[in-house]
Amino acid sequence: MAKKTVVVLGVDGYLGWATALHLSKAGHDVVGIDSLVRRRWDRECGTQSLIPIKSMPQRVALWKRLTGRTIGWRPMDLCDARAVTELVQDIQPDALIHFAEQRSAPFSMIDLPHATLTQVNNVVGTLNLLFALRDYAPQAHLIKLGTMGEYGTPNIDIEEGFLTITHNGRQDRLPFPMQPGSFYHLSKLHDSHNIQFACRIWGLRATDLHQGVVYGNHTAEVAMHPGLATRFDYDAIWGTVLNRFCIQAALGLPLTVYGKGGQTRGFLDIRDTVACVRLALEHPAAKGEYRVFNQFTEQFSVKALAEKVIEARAAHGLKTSLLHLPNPRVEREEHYYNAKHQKLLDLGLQPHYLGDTLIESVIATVEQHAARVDPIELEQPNVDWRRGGTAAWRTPVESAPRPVVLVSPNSRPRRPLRSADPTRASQRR
Ligand code: NAD
Ligand code: USQ
Repeated sequence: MAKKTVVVLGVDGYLGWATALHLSKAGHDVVGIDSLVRRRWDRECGTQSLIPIKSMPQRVALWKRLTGRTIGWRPMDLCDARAVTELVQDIQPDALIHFAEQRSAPFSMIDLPHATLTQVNNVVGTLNLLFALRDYAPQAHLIKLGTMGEYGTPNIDIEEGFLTITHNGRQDRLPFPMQPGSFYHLSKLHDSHNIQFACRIWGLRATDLHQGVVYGNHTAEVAMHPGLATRFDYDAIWGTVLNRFCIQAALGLPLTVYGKGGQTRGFLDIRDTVACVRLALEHPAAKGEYRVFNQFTEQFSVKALAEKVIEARAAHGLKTSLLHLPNPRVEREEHYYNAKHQKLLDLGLQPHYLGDTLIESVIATVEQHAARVDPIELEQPNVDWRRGGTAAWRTPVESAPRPVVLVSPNSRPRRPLRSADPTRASQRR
């Protein structure tokens, strides 16, 4: 395998950091960029990673000490066109892996400023990259993190990016019809259109990884030292569903299933995220090619996921309950879902399927850091798709010290959750 020079954009994030380590360990030369804006958004929302994470200079210094390998760290905002151009000109990368976006659907639904911020940050950042590639590195391979949520939940099988359609006796291979479910998911679709267009008109090469919901925290490299930890979100704005369920189970709280729980999504272990990105990197798209890989390994309904967590706990004699909350989102709660995900398997992906061991290991991680859990952040969802952010969405940590949850194997909820209107969360503040 030829060594590549790779830029990881969004290197300070959950997936960017784990991927940078994985590619560095595999022998590639990695440069990581990030504006650290996610740490600022956390301060705005009063949220924080369950697992403490080091600063970027500390992380890369530790990696160098442990492995002798260098990850070049450059603070940079992708929305700064001049900085992006200089980066591409200077590094002349073989590939760029683009994680650097606002990635929370609830955050994008808070209000107009947050919808605008999400779409401007994501779409402008990607456009800056595309123009810099056109002018200074047209051979470089852009690997872009998209999302399965671009497709929505159609009543037909979901293909990998394209659908062959016969209409009035004529046939064509066309982009799959998309129905994103939030202003965030829409921003990813806008990116997909822009990238596809740039490949068509400028001959760029790109892989759009339509990724499902990621869970877990341990890759081989992250697990090497606590100082290499990657972030772990659990709150109602940034926390993804299985990570939230594992924390709720660890604390003896009910698992918060929104609505009926028949919402089905593709899921994958973070170990498979880093493996998929590496596969895309080492098997690049051809010149002028825009390709889509559906990046997930299994599909589950939210309710089935909750039941898996309940079973994993029951194996240890621990009882966990499930609570159906009124759904703050507008989404189908019972629907057909069958999404293809063959292309990464064809390249050699060896999936880590969701089992009790993984659930137990995530719960063990939660237990180590239980004193950092803010129970209010786990409770009622605080962004509603119809009305936006309730008064509770903005909870600066410094102005609202929170009670700490103490965990024991038989711990009970500190307070019973109510199956109630999400807006009531604000009345408790
Ligand atoms: P994250 O919020 O942990 O990390 C994103 C990083 O990008 C942050 O460190 C942030 O500071 C940085 N960033 C954002 N805008 C930037 C800008 N303009 N310039 C420079 N840096 C910027 O998110 P994540 O969970 O690691 O997700 C990474 C990517 O993967 C996102 O694009 C997301 O849409 C996609 N994705 C994530 C999941 C998931 O389950 N986490 C699933 C599917 C797709
Ligand atoms: N859900 C619950 N209970 C909860 C939290 C979520 O039932 O406590 C439900 C949601 O209603 C939704 C599903 O779980 O139906 C998934 O929600 P999520 O918050 O785990 O994931 P989502 O908002 O879709 O976003 C996450 C990442 C995003 C990525 C996306 C992949 O934050 O960056 O793009 O997963 S996908 O869902 O395939 O589009």
